[in-house]
Amino acid sequence: MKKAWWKESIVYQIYPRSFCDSNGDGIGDLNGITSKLDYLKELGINVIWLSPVYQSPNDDNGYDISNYEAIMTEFGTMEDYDRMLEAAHQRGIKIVMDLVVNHTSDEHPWFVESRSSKDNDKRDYYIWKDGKDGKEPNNWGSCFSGSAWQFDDKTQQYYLHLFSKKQPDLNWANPRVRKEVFDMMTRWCDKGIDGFRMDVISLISKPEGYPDSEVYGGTYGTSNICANGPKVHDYLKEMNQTVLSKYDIMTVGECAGVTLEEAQRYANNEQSELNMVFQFEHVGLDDGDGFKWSTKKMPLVPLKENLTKWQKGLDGVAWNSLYFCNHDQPRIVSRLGNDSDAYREISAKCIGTCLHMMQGTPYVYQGEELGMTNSVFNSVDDFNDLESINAYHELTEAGFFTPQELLPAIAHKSRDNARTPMQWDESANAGFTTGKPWLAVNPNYTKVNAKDQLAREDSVFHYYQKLIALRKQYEIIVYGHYDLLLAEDPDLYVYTRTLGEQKLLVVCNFSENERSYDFGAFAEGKVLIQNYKDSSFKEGNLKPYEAVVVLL
Ligand code: TEU
Ligand code: CA
Repeated sequence: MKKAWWKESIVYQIYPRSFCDSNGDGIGDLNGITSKLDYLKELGINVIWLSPVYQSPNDDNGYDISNYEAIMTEFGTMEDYDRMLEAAHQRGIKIVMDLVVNHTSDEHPWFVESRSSKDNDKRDYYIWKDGKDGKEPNNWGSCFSGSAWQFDDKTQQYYLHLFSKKQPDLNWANPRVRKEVFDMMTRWCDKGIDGFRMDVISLISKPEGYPDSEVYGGTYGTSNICANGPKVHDYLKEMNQTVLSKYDIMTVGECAGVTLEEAQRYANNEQSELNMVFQFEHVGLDDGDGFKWSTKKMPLVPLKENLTKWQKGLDGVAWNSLYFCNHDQPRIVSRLGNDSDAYREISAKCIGTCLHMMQGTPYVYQGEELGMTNSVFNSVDDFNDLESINAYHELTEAGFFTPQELLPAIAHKSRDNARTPMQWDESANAGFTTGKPWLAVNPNYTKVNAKDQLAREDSVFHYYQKLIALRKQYEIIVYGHYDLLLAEDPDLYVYTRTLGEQKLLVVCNFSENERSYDFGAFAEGKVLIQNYKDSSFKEGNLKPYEAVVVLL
């Protein structure tokens, strides 16, 4: 297995809007990030993935970009950015930028020109189609509800937007679009950044002829028909040859709809495309039927089956990413663990152990290292995220659900659960801002905050610090081969890692039940980490959410 720094890294994702506000306007910013780099250095991470900080009207909180080479005014200036980049590098922390090039904002100059007439220079930078029988060109739905096509009065045509109508899709079939993107990427690499996380990069090559797709959930066809399209690997190989291969950088593709077979191509060992991808199968296991909205807990046996498929399927062929949390996913403690006061910390440590002992590059989302949980949403007015708000209105108005049925399901799965302000301490607004936070702080901040956890040796923070340190210390954790045990056990997630003569055993009890497990020879092995001090695992007893990692 070829070694590489990005295989041995631990990435921390920052959602800048919610991380740290340095000027009291209630919105996180770049200077706030700079002020917290020592905290991240202490945690031990060595890469930051920064969600978009570019100019944006914030229809989708920065994932709708109107200028790829200017900083969003609310986040600061390019000087603030350069200072943050320098300060991170001084601490040995790399900065990976979020590359959102499946679409731009409708306020990007390219789109303003493109929509101005049918024959301007930029018309084919985007995807314009005539309607069919007075309706949209096909049945595709937007991820944010409604049709994926918006009719434009001025030129009497529809434009494609897989996301909001203020996020028109770029036409990647146009070589001029590809050149614009590659040139912009080159300029960012020449600034000294350390890589890209590529937003919905699996969707950039649309299917020939734009055919209808199968209806999924509501009344529209799924836009996942665009996933892994006919030319996506050609475009990524071109991007790799033109930009990526020229720099010592890390790349991760966010690949909605990716299969294991496709991932083996996107993240192949020959490194002709990307280093790794984010897959979505495991975070879809608690979806409702036809929609993501549900209050279901993440089922452990299907989770073990899916993560095992990816561990075995990529080993030796491609590289894997390891994540449960990000700015689009609800908090994993509330989804797979138990966010009550009794079990929050112990289950957060159990979840962290299970993920961080696998093969792949782990991603820690801001607050995950504190065991931050889902927040409280009592009405649709409590949400900021357009995905949640649009779904609520569309699905209740279409009669699929009553508000009483749907609200708890949206409250449980809403992206806003990940976007409530970072909880720094027990002071007002959790120390995130001295102003009014743009989104309400989770009411449990007096119990769950960084200041308290930095002061406690047995905190989730210090546990994640140990998990991260172990990855730097033991090659078997990075490169060892994974094998699953007890595939059908409903409570226990047990797997081994093997590298040469060494063997690692990872045992996690994902339940409130006391369980027994015979550790055999491992009972005398070297305990690398465990989340109970008073454990009796050697006698085969596992407490609720007990996790133990033993090396032989
Ligand atoms: O997310 C793409 C994507 O897959 C999401 O639509 C995800 O499926 C959904 O949010 C989960 O319900 C990326 C960004 O991560 C997301 O924040 C943006 O809203 C989206 O692309 C459009 O840029
Ligand atoms: Ca601010």
